[in-house]
Amino acid sequence: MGCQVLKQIENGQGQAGLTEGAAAMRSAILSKIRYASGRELGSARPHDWFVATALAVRDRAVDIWLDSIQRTPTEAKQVAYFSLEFLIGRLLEDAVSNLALTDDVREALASLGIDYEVVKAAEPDAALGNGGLGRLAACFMESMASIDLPAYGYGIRYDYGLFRQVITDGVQHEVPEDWLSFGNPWEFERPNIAYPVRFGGTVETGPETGLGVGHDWHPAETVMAVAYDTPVVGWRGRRVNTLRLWSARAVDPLKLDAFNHGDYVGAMADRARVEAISRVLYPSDETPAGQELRLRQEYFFTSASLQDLVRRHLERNPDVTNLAERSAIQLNDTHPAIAVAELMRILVDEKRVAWEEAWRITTGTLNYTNHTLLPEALESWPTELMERLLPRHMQIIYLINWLHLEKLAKDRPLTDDFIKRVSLIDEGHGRRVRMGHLAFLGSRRVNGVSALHTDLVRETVFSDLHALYPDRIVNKTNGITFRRWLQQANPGLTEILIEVAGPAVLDDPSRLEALMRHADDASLRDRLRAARRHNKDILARTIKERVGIVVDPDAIFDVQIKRIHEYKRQLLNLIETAALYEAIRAEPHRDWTPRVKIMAGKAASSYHRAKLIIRFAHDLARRINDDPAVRGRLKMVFLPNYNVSLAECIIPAADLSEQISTAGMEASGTGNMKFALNGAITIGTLDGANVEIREHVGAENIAIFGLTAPEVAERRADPDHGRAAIARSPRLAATLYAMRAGAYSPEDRTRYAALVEGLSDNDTFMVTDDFDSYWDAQRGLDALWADQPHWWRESIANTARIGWFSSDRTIREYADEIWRIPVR
Ligand code: NBG
Repeated sequence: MGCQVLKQIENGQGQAGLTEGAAAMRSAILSKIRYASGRELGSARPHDWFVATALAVRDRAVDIWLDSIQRTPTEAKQVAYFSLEFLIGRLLEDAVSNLALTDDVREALASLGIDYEVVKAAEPDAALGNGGLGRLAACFMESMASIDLPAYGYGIRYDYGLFRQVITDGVQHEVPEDWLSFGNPWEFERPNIAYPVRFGGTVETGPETGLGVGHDWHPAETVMAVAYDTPVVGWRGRRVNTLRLWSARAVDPLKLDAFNHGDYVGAMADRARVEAISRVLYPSDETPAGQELRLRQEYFFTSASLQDLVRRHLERNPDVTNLAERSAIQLNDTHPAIAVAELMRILVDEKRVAWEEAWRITTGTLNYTNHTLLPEALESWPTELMERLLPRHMQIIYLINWLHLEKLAKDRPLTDDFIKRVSLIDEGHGRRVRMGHLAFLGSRRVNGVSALHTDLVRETVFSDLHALYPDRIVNKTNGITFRRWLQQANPGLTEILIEVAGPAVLDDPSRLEALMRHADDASLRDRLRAARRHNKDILARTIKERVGIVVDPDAIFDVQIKRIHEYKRQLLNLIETAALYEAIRAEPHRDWTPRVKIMAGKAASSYHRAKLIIRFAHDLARRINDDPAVRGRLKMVFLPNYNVSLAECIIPAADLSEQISTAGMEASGTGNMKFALNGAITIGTLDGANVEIREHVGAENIAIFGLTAPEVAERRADPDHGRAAIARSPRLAATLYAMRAGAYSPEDRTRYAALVEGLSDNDTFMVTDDFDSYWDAQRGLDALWADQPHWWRESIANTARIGWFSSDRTIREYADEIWRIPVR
């Protein structure tokens, strides 16, 4: 920006032609630059413009926020969503578009010579989550505000979110993600909302005057939890809810004595230890931490949140007896499952409520969502650790367990085997507390996240408890917020949808169905194709910028983006890519459909096999992209540091969506919904929510392949299934042979030998068994691409019929059947 222009701005020029709203926004932003950032305009950088814009927009949100709190009737029941993860991503565009300020902000910034797109890009991506579970929590928060449901989200304000992924020579390195280094304009620190969270120590047992009564906990350590509030703006500014995240503070941050004696490090040691609790998001998706710090994190935020909830309740009610009528708590997976014991402790020890009454309140208030069946992800904690860290809670858990087993014994003779299965204590692997069982017993409702997953929850992990409490488990198929994943991520498509289905489509996604009437309309097809092409051009530029690879936007963009995990089967995709590469080389003159394979995702830092899969993706990409024989037909790209913002760029540009997990293993998936909404065609297994997506979009509009969940279970029983599958498929055998012999890693020929051997000896994830049918489905899609009218007809059907997967629908179901809160 030239100095001349700046002078004019400061003199109030450049406003000509601005609407009233834009002019007001402009002066609000200017004032924030000056008085909130303390800068002259001339020295403002993109980040300063972002902060100023965020603060100007936040002011509008605050008015609605305070009003939302005020107008919520005292007797209204409120939701508290407890989650160790909230993968919120960037918030500016969410707030701006939900407050209908997009034009005002864009014009105001433009009048100052600033591009709104640049300002948006300056916002750090808040990665306070690992993957689907955390993103679901963020979508739910937005939906609850959008349908005017009073709710608090409760979690941890991690100083460092999920690590930043840096790839060097195909190897993933984890670098801290310092998202708060420039401050966070969205949050309000609330030093006056702080609670002591206690650990360790001893329990003194006095005379018992009632069940569980008479225990005095003398904790060894106290940590303060301080609240940071972020307003969550709903669609059309209907309501603004609170996301309350806790930060850990030492009670005694500086030991002055030690400091004055020159022990500067020792003086701060306690503080470092205590504050480690909210320092970093545990970098794992689906493996138990097995670490004390993780348990401390879980208890820390659960205890602070419950203390806060009970305090807020008592501000509006004379006592806790009606807590379950005023609050519904949702435990997002078992991470906050200690809430069962903590709420009992607060009620019995602090509020002096009788045990049975406390149990009635607890089990009327809590609900629990299960998000995975993977055995390694089912949390359990050694009783020894729990006794040391949370001695009073362990007593409470033993008593809950004793009463639970005693009640069962009344109705039936208990065999040892049955007790083993339903007990809260797993005696099989050392003594451990089963957090899933604890959450189940302490909850009114337990839910799975897709129809198939819920069936499997009933049949597997909780089969015994389900038999005892047959009404407790319900299904709540996941959803996504269309505001972020369609309107904000894909404005081009949104504009077309509004024209075809009317503006009400933004409020009621079932109206997308109107698109079906135009499924064969060539002019609509052309417009959709042009919108997609625009998104593909942007993605192609991003790919060029980030990894230096040139891709052809006319090729199929075939995308798999998600955490790297063996059950998600990135390896299946890569092996098929290698096989395709060899096939093209063998028959270079055939009419191959050009494809760009695009992959992104992070591997947990200790998950070696997942990291090896990332390495293979890079080795394979190098080989393919360097080979002139496949030029124009095949490219392979791995985009580093996958996060919400990158997903928003990739999904609208995808033609094909890879949802290829081993059937029975992906609880739901939510990426699958985002792609289908944006018109990508799914290639997928009958797993998680894919099953319901097929029902909604129609079996003819989705490419399903592979074994079903029962077939997987059956096939696994044969220890030789991998070897047999390889023997059946010459193509697979040849590809694996090349991989094993080092064809893709000439500098280290044995790099993938163990990976390949694993497939023949112990193919847990059925990569070999599903390979042929995956290959055939891919070739079917090649043929479909050649018939563009047909391809677009299927694409349109996906967008038109995906409305049911809006998280507004999911939240309405939770409100209705789990929380029992009426919504309009
Ligand atoms: C994940 C599942 C996904 C599901 C999300 C949200 C965990 C533990 N589970 O399939 O793997 O979509 O939860 O429900 O992260």
